[in-house]
Amino acid sequence: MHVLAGNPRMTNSEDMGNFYSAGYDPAFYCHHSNVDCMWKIWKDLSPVNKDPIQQDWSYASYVFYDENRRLVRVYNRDCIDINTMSNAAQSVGVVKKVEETEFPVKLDQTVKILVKRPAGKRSEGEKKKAKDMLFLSGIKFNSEQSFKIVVLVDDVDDGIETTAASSEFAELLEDIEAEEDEYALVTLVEKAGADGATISGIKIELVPIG
Ligand SMILES: [Cu+2]
Repeated sequence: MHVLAGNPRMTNSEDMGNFYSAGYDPAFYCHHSNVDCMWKIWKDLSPVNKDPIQQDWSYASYVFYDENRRLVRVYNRDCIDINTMSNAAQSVGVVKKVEETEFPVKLDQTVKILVKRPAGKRSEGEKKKAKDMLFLSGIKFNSEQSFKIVVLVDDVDDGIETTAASSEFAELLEDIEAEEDEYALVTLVEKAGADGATISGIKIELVPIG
């Protein structure tokens, strides 16, 4: 973004293309507000997505002039505190664990829920005997119109890169290498007829293959 927005005809690609001058371009503030916003969205997606905590990173610092021309020191840790970053405070929704979720849940907008998985890594033999199945219970919808939702399951450790949709949940989890994850991130996306539709429960259980 900095290289793109910097001016190649300037000696040092000012304004955006150089560290000392990037802040002179108003685009800098739009761009970095968006970076902060994406960071918050990424953290809200999964509890495994966290701010870095290493001391050498947290206490690395930079000096800038503030609006009163005073030299101020800013630490990396200041830049991840959402309370000091009002431009990133826009609410983007929080992903809750299933045990923290209040049911019934409305389906008229995209719902993300972390669902606990019953078992970790299992041998090939064990997998042949039982597989993970995703259960949605107490689905209520208007029977006078067609109703359709899409179910997406994410590998929590890998974030949202590996999204796939399938009704064969066990195969799906294998495909995305999510087998050892404690939680699966389940996303329900309304496609049609979900006005007023709700579910009263969601769970993953090991089901014996008969
Ligand atoms: Cu930048």
